[in-house]
This record gives sequence, structure tokens and C-alpha cells, in this order.
Amino acid sequence: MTQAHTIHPLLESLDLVNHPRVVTDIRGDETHESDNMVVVRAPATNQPIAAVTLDSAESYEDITIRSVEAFKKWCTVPAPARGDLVRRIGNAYREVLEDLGSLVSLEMGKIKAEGIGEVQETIDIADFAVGQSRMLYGKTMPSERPLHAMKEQWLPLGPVGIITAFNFPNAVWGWNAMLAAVCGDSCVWKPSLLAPLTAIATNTIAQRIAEEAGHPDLFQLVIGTDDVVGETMIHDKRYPLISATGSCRMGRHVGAAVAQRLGKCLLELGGNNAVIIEPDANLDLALKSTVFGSVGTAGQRCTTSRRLIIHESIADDFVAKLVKAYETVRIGDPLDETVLMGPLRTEGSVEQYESAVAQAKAQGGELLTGGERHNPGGDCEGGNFVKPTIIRAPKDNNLPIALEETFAPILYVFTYTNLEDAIDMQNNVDQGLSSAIFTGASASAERFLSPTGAGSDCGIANVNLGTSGAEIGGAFGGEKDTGGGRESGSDSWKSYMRRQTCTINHGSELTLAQGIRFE
Ligand code: UN1
Repeated sequence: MTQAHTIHPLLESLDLVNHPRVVTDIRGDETHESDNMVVVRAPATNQPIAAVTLDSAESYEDITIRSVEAFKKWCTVPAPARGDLVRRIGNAYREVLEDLGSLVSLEMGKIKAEGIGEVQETIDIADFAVGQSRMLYGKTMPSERPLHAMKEQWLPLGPVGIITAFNFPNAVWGWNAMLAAVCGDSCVWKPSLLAPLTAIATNTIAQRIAEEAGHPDLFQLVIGTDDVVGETMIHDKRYPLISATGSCRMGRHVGAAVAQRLGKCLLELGGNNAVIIEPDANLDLALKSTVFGSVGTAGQRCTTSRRLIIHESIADDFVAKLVKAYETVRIGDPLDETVLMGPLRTEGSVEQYESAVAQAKAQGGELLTGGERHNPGGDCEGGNFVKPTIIRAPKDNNLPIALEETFAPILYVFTYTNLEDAIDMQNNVDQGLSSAIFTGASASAERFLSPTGAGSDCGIANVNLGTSGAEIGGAFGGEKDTGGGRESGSDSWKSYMRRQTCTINHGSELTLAQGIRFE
């Protein structure tokens, strides 16, 4: 490949052309794919967009030292003033919402509406964090000793290592960084090598605003391979918290390494999310939600609906309608606003999709629609497109491939007779991120959300809406192999701080707890 490369207008509008680590004058693999450079290809065409220089062990060290110093200064800034900086960052993202969302779309492949939605999620969490900056509440508790007071306070933690996946290349950093910043922490972000341009554009904005406020190293990026950068970071005690998003396999490795040094880990890993549909549900609503949940982002959300568990009495009709809806989904250039489904991120993802479909068939699954590559033609001839796919499990519901998370738009259909069995089936996977039930009966909804814990075992359980597309206000994350971490809303901010219990004696006597006398 030697033809001259044209610079995408988004690289100009987001000022990536002038960024020291972005190379736009690229001609192909030979010159730029090397140990210290990665070529970023658009998933819709597999053509290069730009190349990005990678960090070395030395630059990682320099970034970490600067982050430690930045933390020392930043943690002395009052929390509401930290919130003020985050407010300015959120406002700066508002100004580039459309372009940054489009860059997400170009580089990652999700459709433009979802790319913009993702940046909106960062703006939302920035707003949330601004409010939180005045609410880093501790507690006071009564002391058992006379003339003593007890309180608990939350203190800044230190530099936070943020490892993100390709599929949410902007918002997952936002969830972490906006909260970490109001909590008084500095951030070092290691983005996926499949989406470094979004990371550079995103971080540069935050970095510029922090620099204007006298904190140039508050938000830093370290872009590199897992071997050179990732391994060092997870073993590095200077990061008291590693927040990592990605596969269960990656999380197991990161979790073990961080636990070994007794650091804290926030893991947001894979999901295998199911939608249960009861016969009394609003089926129109269920249909639309299921299509968004399974086809949205081309099945590359950790919250994607991967399993449909539907009552046998309505299964045939509903699935027939679903197949029809799938076949009308327009697949193509994610920046074309009439398109509903873009490409998978890489050719490797397409191969994983094909392999899952082949395994499902070999295991007795019935392919109802999709199951093959798609060629939208035109400029997107060489892209990583597949057809959204529905596979019906055999009558005995035994389909082992459905226990795995394949990051692609494949929906496996199971049927049930009793709600109890449906809930068991939905829980009977290793992952525990998101779940949903569609029902018209409050009793079934309550059963699904049972406070005894006998309902959904996931971190997210929805009634009459799908598994994906959570708002930032709730805590986001899941149980079991999903890793147990919680990011984003509610009290997730506590992960970015350390807790201190303080007892204050304002008398002049030594009084020991538990009534101990020591005289
Ligand atoms: C992810 O896929 O890693 O709930 C995050 C959702 C989005 C976040 C997904 N708000 O689908």
C-alpha cells in the first residue's frame, strides 16, 4: 500500500494534525507499523487514518513521576474548586460534542448517534462530578468514651491508572477521570491501541484546561503495548488504584497483579446479558428494545443483549418479528446518519463472529438470520461488516457457545415455561453485568428484582427496558466474572478516595475503649 494518504477533516477540526504524537502523513504499514508506532485504521474501510507514537519504558517512568507530583499539588486544592475545573472540562466537551462523537464513530465504528451519545455520557458524568465535589461526605459517630468525638473522612488517594477498552474510547475514561479529579487524584490513562486518536483528542482538552489552572500533569496519557506499559503500570505501587475495563481474561490478570502488591482494583469486565420476555409484556416495546440492545454498537457493548429468554407461548411470533426487524437494519458507514449498524472494530472480530456462528450451528443452534459478512459496497468495500444474527437454541436449551461473550451482534434465543426457570437460565452464566425483564405484571417484576437475592444476580437489573444504555447516575458494573467494580454514579466516587477514621479526645483523661484499665 503506497498511495498518498488523505487527512480526514476530523483530524483537522479536533487539531490532531498538530499533535506531536499523531502522524498524519502516512503511506502504509511498511513505514509506520513498528515498535514505537501504531497505525490506526478505520473499521469501516480498514484504511489508515493516522499513526500514533507509542510510549517507551522511559516515557512511562517520566509520566508516572509527573503524575505523582501533580497529585501532591492537586490534592491540596479544595474539593469544590476541583469541581470547578471539572465543570470547565465538561463545558469544553460540549463545544466539540459533534466532532468528538464523530471521531469515536470513525475510529471505533459505532454509529454517529452513539458516538455523540458517548461524549454526552462524559459531559453528564462531569456535571455529576461537579455536584459530587461538594458532597464528599464522611460521617460522625458517637464515641463510647466521654469527651471523645469520632468521625470518618474521605481523602484523596493518589494517581489513578485508567485502562480502557476500544468500545467506549471516551466515556469510560470520563466516568473514571471526572470523579477521580474531584476526589483529588491525578489520572494516567492507558487507552486501547485500537482507539488512541479519540483518547488523544479527549485527553488533550482536559489537559489544556488543567494546564490553564496550573496543573499541567493532572490528566496524562500513556499509549503503549501491554508488555511495555500495561504490565509495568499494574505492578507499579505508585498507582494505588487501577481501574480496568475489558475482557474477563484481562481482568483476571490485572486483578491478580494488583492484589499481589495489595493495591486497589476497579474492574469492569465482560457481560453475557439476557432479556426475559413474559407473555403479558408490551411486545412492541420489547421488540424495539431488544433490537437496540442486541444490534446497537454492532454488539460491541459490554451491556449488549446476547441472550433472549422468551416464554414459549409467544416465542415463534416474536422471533419472526425480530428477524424481520433485523433484516431492515441498514448496515454501513457509521458516519452516514441513515445507518443503524456500523462495522466490527477489526478483521479479528469478524473472525470471532464467524467462529461463534459456526460453533452455534455445530451445537444444534438454528440460524434464523445473518451469520455472514456483509459488504455495503462503495467506500466501505473493505470494512469489517457482518450481518446482525439470531440463532435459536435447540429445544433442550443446550447451546454452550452462548455461555461465552462474543463481541459481535449475535443474539441466542432460548424458551421457557416458568419464570423461575427463566431467571435461573439468565443467572446461569459466569458473567453478571446487566439483565432485563419485560412484563406487565408487577409480581413478575418484583420476582426478578427480589430483595432476597433470588432474582437477577447482575449488577444491573432493568424492568421494561433493555440491558444496554445505562444512565450515568447509577453505579455501573457487575458481579461474578464481571469483576465486582462500580463506576460512574451513586457512591462510586468512594473508590477514588481513601477512608480515614478519626477519634479525637478533647478531655484530659486517658480513657481506653472496651473499658480497659491500664494504670
Ligand atoms: C461498556 O460497554 O463498556 O450502559 C460501557 C451502556 C453504556 C456504557 C457501556 N452507558 O451501555
